[in-house]
Amino acid sequence: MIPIQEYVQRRQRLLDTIGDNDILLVSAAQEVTRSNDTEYTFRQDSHFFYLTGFNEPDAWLVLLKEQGEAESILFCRDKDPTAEIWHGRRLGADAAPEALAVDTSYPLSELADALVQLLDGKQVMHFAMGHLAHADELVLAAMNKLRSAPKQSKVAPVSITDTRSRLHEMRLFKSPAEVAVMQASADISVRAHQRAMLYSATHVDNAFEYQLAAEIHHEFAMAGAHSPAYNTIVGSGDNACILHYTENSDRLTKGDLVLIDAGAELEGYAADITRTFPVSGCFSKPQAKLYQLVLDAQLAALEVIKPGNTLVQATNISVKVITQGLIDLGILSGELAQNVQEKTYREFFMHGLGHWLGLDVHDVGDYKIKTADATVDRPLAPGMVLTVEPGIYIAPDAKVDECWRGIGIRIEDNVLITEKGHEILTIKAPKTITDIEALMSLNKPSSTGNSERA
Ligand SMILES: [Mn+2]
Repeated sequence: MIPIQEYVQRRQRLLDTIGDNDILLVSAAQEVTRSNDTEYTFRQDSHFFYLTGFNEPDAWLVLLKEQGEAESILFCRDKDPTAEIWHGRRLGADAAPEALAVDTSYPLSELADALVQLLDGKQVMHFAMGHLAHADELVLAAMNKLRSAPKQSKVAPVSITDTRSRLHEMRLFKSPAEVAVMQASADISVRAHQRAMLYSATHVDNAFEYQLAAEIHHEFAMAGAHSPAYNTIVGSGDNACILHYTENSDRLTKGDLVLIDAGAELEGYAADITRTFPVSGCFSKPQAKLYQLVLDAQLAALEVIKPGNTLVQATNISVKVITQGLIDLGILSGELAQNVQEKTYREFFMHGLGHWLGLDVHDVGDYKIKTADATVDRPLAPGMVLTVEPGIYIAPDAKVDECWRGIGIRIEDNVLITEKGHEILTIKAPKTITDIEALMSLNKPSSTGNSERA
């Protein structure tokens, strides 16, 4: 749980960045239609959630400073017995100040008029223009009202400043409470991956990709995470070579690998784990060789994941390991340096090594920073959480030896940067060939004991 006091501190930190007589606006997300009059499961806007912990649609947070005095105001949906019978409970403006530790709260129905009053005479409006279309519309309407008001009666803010870079910077560094939630989210996701491995081992030739996804989602829910943080990817055989494959419709085939990229969302925070394992529980020789190569690349990259180093350094190391390995296996030819230079590995490792992780699965935060005289790769620092996820994908029609074709492998962990180096939040998800084969042989009705390799 993120303590309510932490939300107060986050708002205070943001308030510290605004001047006297400034106003700062953050809108919640709206519901999104799925079909006709039904909606997708509601997902709160991450910035709004980060600042309030409030999970209802159609709300606004207003922060202002007047004569040095800070104030936090929440606008939220009005209490409405009929709407609540049909669509669910609402906190309501009366209960919001205590529940969310804001100074005051008003019904959303008063927002449009209140916004004109609140903006009148302010110096700077801090707002993420272009972030949410409905919010832009409301803010622009209020600004236009002020600007068209008879002279001297009303004054619109002099300028608009974007809040995003400040919020991104705050969100990039996780507090101990956030790390604890992310660890819990990671733990749930680890168990889900283990569950899928066991299901696959016990249902060889009799399971579909979406059924492995169901095993994953079952574990999420039973452990208290309502939903995945993103659409679960279960790609068996060739499908693993489609990076964002989410159809999950094929039957698993003995002898194939299956790649699962899935993570739970817990209290808004994402886990993002990928594991690749043999449908039957035993790697074939070519599969094992490529798998070990991806694992070696990940372990080599992790060596340099620590404060002061950059994600680009780690990327370069993983690229070298993968490229050399592909040369050794005869999948690429020629010298390492030239292959790296010409980026020949991109045919087989075409995505980045990792990304920030947090409230968004591809979390916010700049990957480059400006120094006095240049833009440089951002050094890692304690409190950052990122994924480390090298992969090798050999397309079914790749011009390589047949034994490699149609194999897709990714290994992804979630890593917290600490003072001393890093901590892998997802360390318990089986990752070595030995550990995966051991886990997947446990649950078999009868084991022959030999892991036959083609
Ligand atoms: Mn990822």
